[in-house]
Amino acid sequence: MRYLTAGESHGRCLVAIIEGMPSNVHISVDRINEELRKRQMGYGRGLRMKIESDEVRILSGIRNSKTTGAPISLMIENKDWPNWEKIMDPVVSSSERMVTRPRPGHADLSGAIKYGLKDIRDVLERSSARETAIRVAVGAVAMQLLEQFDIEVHSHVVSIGGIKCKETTDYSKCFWDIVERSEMFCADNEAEAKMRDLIDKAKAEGDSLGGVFEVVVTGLPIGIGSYVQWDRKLDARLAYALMSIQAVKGVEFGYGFKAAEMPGSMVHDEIYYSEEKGYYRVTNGAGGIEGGMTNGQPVVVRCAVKPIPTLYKPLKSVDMRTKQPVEASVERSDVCAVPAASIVGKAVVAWEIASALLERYGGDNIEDILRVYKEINSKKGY
Ligand code: EPS
Repeated sequence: MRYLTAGESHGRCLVAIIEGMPSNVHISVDRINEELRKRQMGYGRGLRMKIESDEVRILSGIRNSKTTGAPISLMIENKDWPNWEKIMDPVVSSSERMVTRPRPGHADLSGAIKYGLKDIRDVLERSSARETAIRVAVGAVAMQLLEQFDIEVHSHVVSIGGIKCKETTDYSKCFWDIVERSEMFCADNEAEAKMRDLIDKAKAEGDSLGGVFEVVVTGLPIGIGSYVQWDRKLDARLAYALMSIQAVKGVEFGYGFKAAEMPGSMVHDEIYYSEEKGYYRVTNGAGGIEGGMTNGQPVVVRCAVKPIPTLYKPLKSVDMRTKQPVEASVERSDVCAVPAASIVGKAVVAWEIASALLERYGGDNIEDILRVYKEINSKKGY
């Protein structure tokens, strides 16, 4: 499967085309909109989220709530568009709200030089994390494919601005219910209260905050992804997809960077077998992936999200017209978007897992794929 997105932050809309989705997969529009609603949540979001109430429109590829096998096209209208219509008009030129003072940490400077653009707006409109709205819609379609196989994708916030949640490996329904009920998608109420205080402080100081989120995939069979070629390794594919999310600066699986400090005897997950379960493990240091393939354990991957580069107390920069020192431009933005990023993370992981799953079990319609899937995975031993 593959997909592309298009659209600008303050353009008319965001769109995506999905190619390769099998037919007869039940798709609920409400389920997609639910993910879009979650992406807009989180303490620390800016004023834009009060303007938008993202809703997907399906333009093709789905009929009577089922995929037809044809390319699926999705659209999300930007409710802010009427306020930007003159500035963003594709034909009539406008120098209103021109941006010439690049923000450190954003795509502004390199993008303007690379594409030979005088107005940094042409860079920031596309590099903006607004684009993740449509990626969440794409991911919500992939999640509905995975649900047919009882594969679930969840995410939660692990830390913000250095405030860490209690560590857990209890990925029960009860745990995810707590996460869902939290405005910050954080299962630790005490840590969440501290995070809110820190966000208030950062906001008052014109600063921004980053953090860490974790994505967990359960219900996976052994053998999604492959060791035989570098670009088929599932962890490599997931890292690529996650690193493509705006502001993500690091990705780790299982014990991740901690594994580098531990002896092998403590890191690797010993192998057991029972008639009932087949092969199984009692630890998950590998984060569910060995040799680029799922090993039957939950996939556990964490992402480090840098603080948002738009600061209301701007950093030093240089005006690209005059080359004089100035303060970086201020574009309306969020103080902290880690909870939103956790929803985007879940979406891109769902997409990669769904793609790799289809490569393993093939087929043009969901019935054929499920038949092959059940036949292969009913064998416990080997
Ligand atoms: C948005 C993400 C952020 C917001 C944007 C909406 O994008 P950026 O990466 O450019 O900081 O700033 O909102 C605006 C551009 C605005 O006008 O408020 C999102 O996730 O929807």
